[in-house]
Amino acid sequence: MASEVATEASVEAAAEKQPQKLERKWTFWFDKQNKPGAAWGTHLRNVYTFDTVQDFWRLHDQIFRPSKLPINYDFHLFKTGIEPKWEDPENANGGKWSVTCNRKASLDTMWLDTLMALIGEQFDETDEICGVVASVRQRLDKLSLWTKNASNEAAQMSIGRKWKEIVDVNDKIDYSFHDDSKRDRSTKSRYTV
Ligand code: MGP
Repeated sequence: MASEVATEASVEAAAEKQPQKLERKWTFWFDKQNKPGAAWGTHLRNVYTFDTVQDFWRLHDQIFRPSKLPINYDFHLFKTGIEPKWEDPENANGGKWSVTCNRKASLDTMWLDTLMALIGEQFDETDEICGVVASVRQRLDKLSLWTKNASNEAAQMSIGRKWKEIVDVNDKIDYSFHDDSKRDRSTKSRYTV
C-alpha cells in the first residue's frame, strides 16, 4: 500500500516537472528611453525567448515585473519573430490599445494579467495580437497592447473589449494607429471602448 502511494506521488512529482509547452514562442524585451532628440530604440534589447509555462513564471518572478523598473524604462512581451517597433512588417499597419496606471501595484497586476492572457491565447483574434509594452514613466505608467491590422475595426474593438475585462478597467481606453503616431506625437485615438 505504502509503495502504491509512493508511486502515485512520484508520478505526480514527475508530471509537475515536465515542461508545459505553450502554444507558441514568446520573447521578453527591455528598453530604456533616450533623452529627447536622441535616436529611438538604441537600448532596445531582445532578452529571453521561452515556450514553457515554467520558464514564463521563472522569468516573470525573477526579472520582468514593471515595478522593478526605474522611470523611463520599458518591458515588452512580443510573439517571437516580431520586434517591438513600428518598423517590423507585422507592426507596419498596426496600432495599439493603451491603458494608464497610477499605482505601481496596479501596473504589475495588469501586466501579469495581460501576459497570462497572451501566453494562454485567451483572445479570439489571436493572430491580430503582436505583443504588449509596459512603460514606466514619471507621471503615469502605461500598458500598450500592439495589434497588427489597425484598419480592421471589428477585430480591434473585440480585442479592446476583451483586454478591458482582463485588466479590469472601467474607464474608456483608446486605440491609436502607429502610422498616425509616426506623423504626430500628440496623435488622436481612432477607436474607443
Ligand atoms: P511612444 O513611446 O510610442 O509615445 O513614442 P509616448 O508613449 O507618448 O511617449 P513616452 O515618452 O511616454 O514613451 C515616443 C516617441 O518615440 C515617438 O514619437 C517616436 O519618436 C519614438 N518611437 C516610439 N516608438 C514605439 C517607435 C518605433 O517603434 N520606431 C521608431 N522609429 N520610433 C519610435
